[in-house]
Amino acid sequence: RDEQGLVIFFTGLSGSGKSTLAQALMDRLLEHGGRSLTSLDGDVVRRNLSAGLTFSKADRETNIRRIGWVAAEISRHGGVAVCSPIAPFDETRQQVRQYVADAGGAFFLVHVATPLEECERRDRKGLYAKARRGEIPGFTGISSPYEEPQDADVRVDTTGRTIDDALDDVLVALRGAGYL
Ligand code: GGZ
Repeated sequence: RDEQGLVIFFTGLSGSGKSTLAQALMDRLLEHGGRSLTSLDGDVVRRNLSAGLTFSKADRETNIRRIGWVAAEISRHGGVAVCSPIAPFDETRQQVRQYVADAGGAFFLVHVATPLEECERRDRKGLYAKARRGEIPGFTGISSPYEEPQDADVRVDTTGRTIDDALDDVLVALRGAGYL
């Protein structure tokens, strides 16, 4: 097909709501039908495409480059890829942006900017508590950096908001950019 491919890339802390928002977006885009849609969720990628990688800086970069490469290929063929890893490093996110540009796709960056305090308050999986106790070394936001994007197309803080409400911000921004 001749329609331009699109990579919608969510970045944010563990527990920020990335996966939930990405899944809600997938559901919404599926309702519209039409374009081929692929999810590259952080957790699922870690169990499959990136099985065996650690959370060292080098392995996180490898993980994000893999996601970026696959997403770029999807966009090359006119598909839509929805990615939702933490992707804590600006330089690696820029590389993904470049892969997608080289493939002729459009890159749309969503910063799920839920503050650390709120992610830690939720602590859905108990990982922040473990990280605070030193049981998970190099945990993003606690003992490993998260570089806030300065180039996001939309920034969404999910604190005190419903999924649908937060998703609306993303949909409005996608529409505004002419992607929906
Ligand atoms: C951050 C970690 C870590 C460390 C395990 N730091 O809330 P979750 O559980 O489901 O999401 C986190 C997920 C992050 O994997 P990503 O592939 O998205 O990270 S990256 O983009 O940096 O490669 C968390 C869990 O894995 N997890 N150890 N040390 N998150």
